[in-house]
Amino acid sequence: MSDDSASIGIGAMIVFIALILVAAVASTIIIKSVEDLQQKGEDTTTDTRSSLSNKMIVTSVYLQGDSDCEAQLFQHTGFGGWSATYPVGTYGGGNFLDPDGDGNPDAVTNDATSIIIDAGCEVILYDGADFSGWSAMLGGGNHDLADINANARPVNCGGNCNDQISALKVLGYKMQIHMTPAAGSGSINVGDIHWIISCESEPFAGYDTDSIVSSAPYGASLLDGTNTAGVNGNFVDTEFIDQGMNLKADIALRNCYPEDGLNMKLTIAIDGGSTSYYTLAFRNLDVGTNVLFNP
Ligand SMILES: [Ca+2]
Ligand SMILES: [Ca+2]
Ligand SMILES: [Ca+2]
Repeated sequence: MSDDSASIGIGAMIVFIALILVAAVASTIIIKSVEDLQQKGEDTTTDTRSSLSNKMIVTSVYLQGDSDCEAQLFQHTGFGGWSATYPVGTYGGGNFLDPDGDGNPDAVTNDATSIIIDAGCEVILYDGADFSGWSAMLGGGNHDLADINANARPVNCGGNCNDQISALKVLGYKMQIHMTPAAGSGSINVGDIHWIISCESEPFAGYDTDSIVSSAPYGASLLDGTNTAGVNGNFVDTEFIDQGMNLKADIALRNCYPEDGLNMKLTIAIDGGSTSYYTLAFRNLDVGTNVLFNP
């Protein structure tokens, strides 16, 4: 009887000691985790503080005129039959038929079936000679009828887009943005700087965006055309700019096109940094005009 009691007592003591050990280990782990979290939080705060102060200030935005985009419209599928070449511009009615204006028609209304568009360019095709009816927006490349059908609104032009094109717009406009790091900014990786221009261009949501470095084929550099190594040439992704440096980014708009009296929104965003917002006001469309709106 007393032997049994003793072994129960020893058993209980072993369980008790085991529980104390488990509790000690667990509390050590919890204390360590809390310390780690605290440290991580402090690190994040430091990072956020340093990158959020990175911001670009736009000092001016200059109009540069139409880009060199061209589109070639063809009579048949597979880019055959008659063809007509359209530089940047708006073509409906007479100038759709004779885009080079030499008096000899190059295109036929309600007959085109395929189109080739320069890389980096954008074209809108229309059913109506007055830009009414279905429309289809296409980027650079060789587009056969299937592409036109797939990109039309409504899709397939409500049936088939073949032999219906009677007008088109070739979009493409160049601007030059000048900017400099804001006071308080640290070194900014040029590859992290992006521009976004948004506009009203029905029926498609209108905006263009790119990194300033990859704004092909124009790119970005310091104002004198050199990079941060002092060599004539555009920035590459790995370069850093600092306060006091002034840079220019030559950008090509594909979806937005300036119109007299209209405004566009310009946003400069830095990955992991701050964003700045501007209004571009087109009160004068002369090449060289600064359209940055100063309230
Ligand atoms: Ca002609
Ligand atoms: Ca055709
Ligand atoms: Ca038509």
